[in-house]
Amino acid sequence: PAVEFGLEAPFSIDYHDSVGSTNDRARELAAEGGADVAVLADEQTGGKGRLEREWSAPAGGVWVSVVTRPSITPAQAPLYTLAAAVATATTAREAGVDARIKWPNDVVVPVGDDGAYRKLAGILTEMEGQPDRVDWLIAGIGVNANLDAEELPEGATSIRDEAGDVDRRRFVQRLLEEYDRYRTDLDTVVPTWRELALTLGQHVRVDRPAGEVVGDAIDVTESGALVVETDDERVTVSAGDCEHLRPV
Ligand code: BT5
Repeated sequence: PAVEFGLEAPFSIDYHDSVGSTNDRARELAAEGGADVAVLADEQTGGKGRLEREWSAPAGGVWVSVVTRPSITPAQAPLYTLAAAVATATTAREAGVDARIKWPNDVVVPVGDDGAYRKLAGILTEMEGQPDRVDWLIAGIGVNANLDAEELPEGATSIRDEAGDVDRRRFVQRLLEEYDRYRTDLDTVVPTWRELALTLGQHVRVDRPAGEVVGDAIDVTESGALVVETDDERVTVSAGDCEHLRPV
């Protein structure tokens, strides 16, 4: 394998040179009762984004999905998306990248001062459970690490392009340590998220199934929803309802 795994991670590692989607492999492990395991692949041949979108995941990136069984209700699950985003941005910043968070699930690098950005990483959270209890939760994290942005979709950037290659083993170790830290100390997620947010203070347009919302992104709630102040009201948008968010 291109990455070696004697990782001292807070999760056990299920490594694959190539896999369809680490999230799908993680679902299999979760269905078998797995917990506290991170599925890691050098390459994904069918990487998944949100809402059935595709995620490009050639060899050289960091593609990882962490299975946990948190004692939470489904309503708290979006906090884990924010936790993964904070962990990813923090780890990328350690690697010398000016990583910021675009609500709800993107880690981006700003280009200039007008709100433009390139996407460095994305998070796909999946879960299963009952209305009052989560059975398992998967935080899928994809980071364009040692890749040329040219081989990625338009609008993407990579750690290589921003700051040079990283030791992926070390990067994954730090990423998993940070995710473990935030998921066990959930109260620190939103305050840290606010510090790293690119979205807060921006005038944004959010597309939702219920229609678009245009206004100022002023805050995130304790459960990770975005508060948008329009001309005449405050609208709280949950991550699950957000199809697209863009600065306008
Ligand atoms: C996401 O979706 O940003 C979530 C991506 C999660 C990927 C990880 S990798 C490990 C785990 N296993 C999986 O199968 N998935 C997770 P979304 O917000 O829907 O963004 C998807 C859009 O980003 C696409 O429609 C493209 O426009 C763009 N895109 C695709 N691949 C990209 C890449 N490598 N870098 C930047 N942008 C990309």
